[in-house]
Amino acid sequence: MKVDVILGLQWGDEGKGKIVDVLTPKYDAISRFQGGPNAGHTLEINDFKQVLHSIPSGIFHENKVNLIGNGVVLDPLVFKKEIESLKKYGLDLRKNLYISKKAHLILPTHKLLDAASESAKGDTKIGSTLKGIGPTYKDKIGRDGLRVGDLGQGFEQKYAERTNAHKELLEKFFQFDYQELLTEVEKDWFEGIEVLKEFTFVDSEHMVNDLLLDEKSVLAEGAQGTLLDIDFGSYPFVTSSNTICAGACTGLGIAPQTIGKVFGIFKAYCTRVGMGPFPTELHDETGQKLRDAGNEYGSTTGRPRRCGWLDLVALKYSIMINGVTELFMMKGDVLDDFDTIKVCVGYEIDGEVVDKFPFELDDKVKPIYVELPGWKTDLTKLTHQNEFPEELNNYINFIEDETGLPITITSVGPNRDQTILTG
Ligand code: 2SA
Ligand code: MG
Repeated sequence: MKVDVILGLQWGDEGKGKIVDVLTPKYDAISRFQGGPNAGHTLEINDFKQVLHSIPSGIFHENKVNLIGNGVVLDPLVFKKEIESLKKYGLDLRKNLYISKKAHLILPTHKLLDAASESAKGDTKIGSTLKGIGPTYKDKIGRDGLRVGDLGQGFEQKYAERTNAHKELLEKFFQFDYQELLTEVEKDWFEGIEVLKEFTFVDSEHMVNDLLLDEKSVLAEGAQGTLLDIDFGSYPFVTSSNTICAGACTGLGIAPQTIGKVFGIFKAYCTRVGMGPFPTELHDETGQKLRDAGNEYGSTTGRPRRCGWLDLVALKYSIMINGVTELFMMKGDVLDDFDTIKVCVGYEIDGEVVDKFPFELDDKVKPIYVELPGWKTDLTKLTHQNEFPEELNNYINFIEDETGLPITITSVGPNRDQTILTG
């Protein structure tokens, strides 16, 4: 069997949580492979809405293995809160949620370092989620991290060593007054550790490969999006992990040839939260209209998301980097009320037309648009592609022609049943 991968092709928030939940019945196991509590995967099922940060979006289906892979960074405090928020559904996650021993721990001081670093950067800040992601991955790469598998004897000593090093940095480098903040969160953090210990820690690379040998199907759930990838995103305004398909290999311990389908998920328009370039961003009332219609606010931080038109230069780049095999288009309904819809098909840079995603996306990059007719129809009630207005089919065909890939799912609302097969 193969591992299918689902990835965001833009700057995150494409709707991965919803789609993973919809696809889960087809799979035996769902796994997260990178990122951490910076992710906010929103699921809306009937009359409830749940945001997941660390836990895979398959947990609402019984008898599925849910795995947090080695590439993930885990904050015990957030994890504890997440487990508590799921209690109301009567789910016993201790039976089907597994955590890699190699996943790195976000320490309270990592979060303080995130805040200190952002505040020291001033105007050039990344706009991070302040969840400690950057500092934790920094320690991982710097070979100083603490892992879930370290939560045994001698952990307190290791924790003290790491934390002392961080405190020194906070004091001497950032002149950051940390003591009060740290005392506040440390107690909760250690309580989180106790909750974490109630779960099964596994050698996830063996677990995933054994599942495949047993003919079990695995879905790998990406977080954030390709344009936030540490290597290929709009650096330095990126997150600190590989959000791309290759990240599933390193973040789960699977070989490239075990990858099966690569589902690329994108919004019918584009959003970004945090700082950094965004060529098709709309600073006008059209941008606000998209934000209102799409309820575009960060599901982890509540920050308003920046909104703009679909960018096919960026989308094609993401498709190339990930080897996407099929596309899912989300939030089509958000465009219901536009007379015309613009799509960026190229960039003009210093008077030259460019159709390849450039090294730097600076102010010189001017999007070239084509304008397509809007459908002016409420899509949220539709249940089948044969009810689609002609203009929506045109929009879909246009993107399919440009990218050379089929759009096999079109989403017209947040609920499971607003997911229309268009393949
Ligand atoms: P970080 O915290 O170090 O990963 O931040 C670095 C950049 O990555 C962006 N980032 C995100 N962008 C979109 N969605 C994310 N998840 C949340 C959500 C975000 C939220 O689902 O809405 O609630 O604000 C996410 N996580 C990280 C971040 O904005 C920085 O630009
Ligand atoms: Mg999100």
